[in-house]
Amino acid sequence: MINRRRFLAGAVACISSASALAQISQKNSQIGATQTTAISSNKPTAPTVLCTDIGSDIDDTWALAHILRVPQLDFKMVLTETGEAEYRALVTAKMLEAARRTDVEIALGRDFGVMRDEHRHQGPWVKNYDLEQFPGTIHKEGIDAFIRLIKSSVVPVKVIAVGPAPSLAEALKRAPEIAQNCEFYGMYGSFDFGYGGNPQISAETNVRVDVNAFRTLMTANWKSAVITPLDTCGLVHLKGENYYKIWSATDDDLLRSVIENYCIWAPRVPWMECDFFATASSTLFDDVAVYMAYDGSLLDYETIRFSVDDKGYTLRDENGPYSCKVAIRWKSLEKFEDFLTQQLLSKEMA
Ligand SMILES: [Ca+2]
Repeated sequence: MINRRRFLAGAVACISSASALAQISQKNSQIGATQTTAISSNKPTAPTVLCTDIGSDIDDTWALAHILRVPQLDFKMVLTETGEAEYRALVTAKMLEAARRTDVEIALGRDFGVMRDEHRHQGPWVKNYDLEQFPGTIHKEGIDAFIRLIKSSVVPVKVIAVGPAPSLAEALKRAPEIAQNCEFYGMYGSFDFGYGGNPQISAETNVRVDVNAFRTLMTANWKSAVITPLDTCGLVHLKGENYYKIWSATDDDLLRSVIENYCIWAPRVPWMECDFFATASSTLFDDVAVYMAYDGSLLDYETIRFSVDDKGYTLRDENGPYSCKVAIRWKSLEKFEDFLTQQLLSKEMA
């Protein structure tokens, strides 16, 4: 079966503390008084952060676009996870420019050193993009900026985590109390089904790449927490008429940027033969975590007690140390794929 993103193990292995980020603009070292309020009646009231390994699998790029199309989510920040923080920031910054949403701050998470060209699947899209030109805020000390954002928010922050989680785990180590001001929505694990609906469970990539980080997430004192495992997120694709509508939205700069990235990514991705990019998406795992953050009603949930082995398997276990609300199956996957398409196409924001 497809075991996506295995290459990341290599990327993570080359841990480097040498920061290539020093030249990144210092204009941004302060988050200042970014107080989030719930006062304005017409503004979205749910401050939202995306923790992402964008630039590896393409679904993070779809998830970023998805958040930008949800009026209920007040998108505040992107925190990078695993691999090369600056590369992930480049993809994020150019996407935010395309969406004209450079008010969203970019926080550089833990950096694991330069990713080689063969790991930068969206690298050509940002080849000539310079972070210095990004008109918004880029936090070099992104984990601290993330902590400040959570602490300064007067309402709970929705934290949507769709990658291996060393940055988020580090934030929880530095300031465990922030969890109480967060609603956590994650894309993690595999309980009854593996990749591609396989009846054998998989060591899901976001868990497997940093097992201890995931364990840290599962022991945090979140205000609320829910995860979508492969059982649900591993089944989502846009195809047929749904995909055609997005492929054809050529006057929509954000969706055009998603498709550009997908077309660049498809021939470069090593874990699958993506020769269908003109007619269907790849699996959109991460969009389900975004969906749970503002709706989630097409999913069935179960609170599962489980353990996590060192290979990254999430195992149902009555005596296991972890318990979490899990989106375990779809009420209607077809309805969700239609809904997601409409959400992505909805340009008008509140
Ligand atoms: Ca991801």
